[in-house]
Amino acid sequence: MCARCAIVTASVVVVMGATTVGAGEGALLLEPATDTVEIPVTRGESPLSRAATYEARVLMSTLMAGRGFILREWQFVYMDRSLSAGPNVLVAHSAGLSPGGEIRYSQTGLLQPGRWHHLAYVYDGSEERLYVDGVRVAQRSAGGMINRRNPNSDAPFAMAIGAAPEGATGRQLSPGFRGHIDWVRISNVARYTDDFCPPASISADGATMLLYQFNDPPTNSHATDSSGRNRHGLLGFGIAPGETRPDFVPLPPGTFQLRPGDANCDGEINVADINCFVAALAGEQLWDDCGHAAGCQFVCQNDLDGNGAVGVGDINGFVSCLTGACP
Ligand SMILES: [Ca+2]
Ligand SMILES: [Ca+2]
Ligand SMILES: [Ca+2]
Repeated sequence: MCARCAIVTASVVVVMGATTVGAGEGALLLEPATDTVEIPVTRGESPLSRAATYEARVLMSTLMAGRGFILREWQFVYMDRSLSAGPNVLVAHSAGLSPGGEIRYSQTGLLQPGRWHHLAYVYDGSEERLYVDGVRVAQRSAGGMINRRNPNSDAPFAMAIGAAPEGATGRQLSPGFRGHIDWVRISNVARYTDDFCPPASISADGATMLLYQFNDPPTNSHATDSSGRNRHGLLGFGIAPGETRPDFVPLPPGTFQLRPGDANCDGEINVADINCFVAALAGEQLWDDCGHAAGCQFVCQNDLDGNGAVGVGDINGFVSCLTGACP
């Protein structure tokens, strides 16, 4: 055993008993780009005005080009809030804010096929931010209220996952995201500030406006809303012609995901992670130099006890991971 391994092993005092939070059992497969889930809205106004988080865990198709909508709530001339992404871009929009317009982050190879990505947009009342895999990639000052739906208007209205209606009649269809969505959540609070380790699975709380886990049986014609607000989505139905029906499928195996304990970011947790984990204990700079694969992040790979920082409190959890029992 290497010297560093001995240091880690010698530091074990208690094996932590936290339960594993794993990925969901199923996903929504959006393919082709006309696949859509219509979200019914029964109330005239939406409670997302002062703060919001739009987020999803996605696995992009190799067929994805440009960008496609993951979620969109829209009313002609009144409201437009959305999260969309493609191989090289993440875009979000909350109409009504100042300065307003889309917030966008572009980078070649931002999303990779075969790899789960967590995408998030946050508005906290004074700033808009974009995150990819828990890393803040864009931010700008913003203020004001996100526009609400106008319940007294006849203007077409739609809320959708995937392909999204738009235009004066609502009968134009903007392309949807192509690939798998493990889950999507809309919240009326700003959930993220600093970099974070994206959750593989999530549950609803009081700030959850919509939560689709997409673990529904393949025969379901609707997506079950776990938020408690009963906004179950209808597959393949909307106001624009040409919409098609997505499918519920098992989570595809063998796909890479960020995991605490995988300190060298190769997709597995084993003794090969020890050197990078020990480096991480000495700080992010040393971890950066440990030879880990690209596309992962310091806190997520090394914060085993989930306190948002990397330190000696993570050692027990890491050692547990090596014995096949990650916290
Ligand atoms: Ca799922
Ligand atoms: Ca590893
Ligand atoms: Ca920690």
